[in-house]
Amino acid sequence: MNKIERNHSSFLKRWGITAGACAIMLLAGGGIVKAQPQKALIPLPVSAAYGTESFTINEKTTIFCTKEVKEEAKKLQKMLKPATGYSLKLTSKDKGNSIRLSINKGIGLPAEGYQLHADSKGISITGADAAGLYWGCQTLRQLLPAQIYQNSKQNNIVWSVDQADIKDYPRFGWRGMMLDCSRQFFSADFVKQYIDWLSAHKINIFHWHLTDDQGWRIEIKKYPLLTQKGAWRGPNEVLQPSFGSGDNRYGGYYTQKEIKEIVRYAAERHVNILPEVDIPGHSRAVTASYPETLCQSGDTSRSVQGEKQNVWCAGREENFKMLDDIFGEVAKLFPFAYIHIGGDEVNKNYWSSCQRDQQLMKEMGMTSVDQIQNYFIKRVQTIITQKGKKMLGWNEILEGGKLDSETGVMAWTGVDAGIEAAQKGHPVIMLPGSYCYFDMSQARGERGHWWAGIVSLERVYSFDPLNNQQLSAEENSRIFGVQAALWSEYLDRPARYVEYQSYPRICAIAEVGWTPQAQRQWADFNQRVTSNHFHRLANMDIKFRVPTATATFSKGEVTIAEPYTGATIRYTTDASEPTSTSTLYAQPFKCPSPELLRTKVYFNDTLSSNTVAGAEPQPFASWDASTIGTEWKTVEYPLTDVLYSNGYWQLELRPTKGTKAVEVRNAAIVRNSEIVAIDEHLATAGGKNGRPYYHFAIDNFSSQDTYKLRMEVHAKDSIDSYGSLILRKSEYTEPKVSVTTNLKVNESKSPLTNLTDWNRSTTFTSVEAPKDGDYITFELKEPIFISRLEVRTGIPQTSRYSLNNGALEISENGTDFTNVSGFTYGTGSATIGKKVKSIRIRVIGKHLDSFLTVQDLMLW
Ligand code: TNX
Repeated sequence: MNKIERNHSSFLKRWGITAGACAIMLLAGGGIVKAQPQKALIPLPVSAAYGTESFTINEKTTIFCTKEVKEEAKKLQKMLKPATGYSLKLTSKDKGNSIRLSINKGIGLPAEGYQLHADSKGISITGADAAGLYWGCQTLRQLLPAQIYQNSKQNNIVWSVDQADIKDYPRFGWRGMMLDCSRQFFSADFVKQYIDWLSAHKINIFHWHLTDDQGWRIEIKKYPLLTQKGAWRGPNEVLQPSFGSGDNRYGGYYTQKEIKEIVRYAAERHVNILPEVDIPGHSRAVTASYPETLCQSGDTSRSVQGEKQNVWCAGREENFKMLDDIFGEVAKLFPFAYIHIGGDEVNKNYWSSCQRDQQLMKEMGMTSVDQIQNYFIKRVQTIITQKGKKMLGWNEILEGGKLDSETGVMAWTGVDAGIEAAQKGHPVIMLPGSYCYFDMSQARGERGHWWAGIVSLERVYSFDPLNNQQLSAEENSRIFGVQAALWSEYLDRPARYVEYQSYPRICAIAEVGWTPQAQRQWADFNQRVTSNHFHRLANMDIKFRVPTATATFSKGEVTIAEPYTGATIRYTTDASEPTSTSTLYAQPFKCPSPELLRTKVYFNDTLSSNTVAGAEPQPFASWDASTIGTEWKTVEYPLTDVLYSNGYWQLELRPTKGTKAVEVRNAAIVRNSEIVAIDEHLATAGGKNGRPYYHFAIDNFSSQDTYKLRMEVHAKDSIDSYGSLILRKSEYTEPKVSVTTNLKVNESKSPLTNLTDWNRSTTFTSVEAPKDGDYITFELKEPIFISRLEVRTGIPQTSRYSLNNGALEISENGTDFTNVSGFTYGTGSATIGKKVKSIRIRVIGKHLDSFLTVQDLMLW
């Protein structure tokens, strides 16, 4: 049986393993048996028992192997050498002090399984096959001190392995990771490094996304322009700059020679490479290099991702000849059984408006363009089959008709898509975006995509590819496994963000793919990751995401929760960036200006978390619409210990449950019995309307006075609405301001008031691309003193729609402007130190993005 096609549920039965099998057992016999912490292996093995003996690898240790396993033995030798400095001898005679390697098909374990035994006399690893033996060696590495992952000699380390008995094999035969090398180009060396890290986690598929709108990255000898032109973007290239490439020529590609080397390198690590050439959409790099591949259509509509003219014409017969040539070269380069042909997000408007495609529809008796999608994919399926390969595609390949049941489907839009494909008889790989897309942010406010929600480590870990009620056992057996994907639109910066987005989430997906579901527990996994595995990652020199710490504020005191046991938390209270010598957090402390708090978790001196600004205030009150009623009503809540100083304050109405909403028409701060600040606007909280904000400027604050919040509120149409009220002080100056622009505005989709409400979760986006001389002007109601100013453009946490060529100008009188800054990566900032009446953003030269997004001003 092909290892990928293995039916995991049947082998679970075959090997008599029940779902509840225990991960940790204690060794019986062999001296004193005492409870040991598990060795924090990742992925967690099927069964492991630990004892009190240990074995130390020294320079005299030999690797005992038969001819059959010599190749694997050499790999182990190579793996252990850099950090230990030992060149362990391979031997065919076992004289003790050895690591014994063997393969035994009759060992009673499924494909990729292995057994590892370690005691005071030595270590033996037996694989069910070569891959199993290799994974066993990876487990051995994890049993050694974490410094084993260093690539230079480590002194004064005792390379000892505790007594262990491990029996292990994967839950799924397909455990993959995708890296998008089109939107950002990663060097051949980096790709190798990436694969090496995957193999350390027993991931056996590297899905290589090689082509997309923003760059073609695989050398095709027959069509040299694909890389001569299609691999580059920039001011004078066929491809426009995008995703952070700015005014520079940006790109690159992998030569066939490099690809062969990467394939060899991966195979050595038992990683298969699944190449993806994304067609018929996502093909701007092709159509810009070979325009004849396009439809004959005047259409200029954009794909969901905003790209024009990026679809292969299905009515041009020569296109299939070209695809035949391309896939012919791809098939020769990659030994893996599958080729991925993409198939996602095709803008079918081009087919509806192309004469050739319309002719094709007529000839074939097609009634919808979805059938062209099916026609196209089927033609490619024939090509792939002729090359001796099987085809795989994104779940949209099922649109518009049937495909051979051999064709694999990658379910990315949701688990449902995978269920549908399995029901239709296709092999399925599960990678629903909301669990498996590592281009999503890992926490609120972090750089990344957002369309599938926050994909935290815990969220990834919670995914069970077989958790459905709809599929029969047979249909479930078509779910080959699981993958994660890292799309690279927003990986251009900061440096090494690809590693930040990959780890530790890859550790979670590795365990989802490997470990029996019944043995997986989030708390246990998280403990293993943070206590031990972080050290391994650090020694591998992976710049992984260190979890941030959450600070909360209540009654004048800041409390910081440690994100994991033993985390080193440092902070400042003056808005300065914490460093490795900033104050160490030990216990709750009094903090007069929590909005200026900055918190950072240090894993070591060079690896730390993002900085978190401020301390989250506790809700000071809550609403229950049943006590408010549907008639307008004035409600009051005391603000003792909540409002504590002069400044700009935001009230957030945060719905907590219920399907309906409350409506508010004004909110005011009342001092003693006098209104000192009021914000009058109609807002809805709850239902689909999110969390509105009200805004107040407070001066003459005195702790002697009594403060209250007063609101006019009613339940909108029914009383099923609940929520919390939070009042937080802004760290910025947030005066009354109005905005004007000469840009076209869509008032209902993106109103200019998004820039004046001081709600930093709303932004303004223009309707069209800005031109030279376009402006956005902020006029303050009264001139006020500003010490520093920062203006951010672009969708927050991405490089999309940001201004790179522009001027930031200020005016003291509202008419005469002076330039104070340009824009870099979408941001302009300046020290001011005087009274300002107006602030203007002016576009200079050519704006390369389709729109311009502007965020609320940051004034201090
Ligand atoms: C959808 S997933 C895409 C990619 C994007 C990704 C961003 C898929 C088949 N297509 O082109 O990069 O979303 O999350």
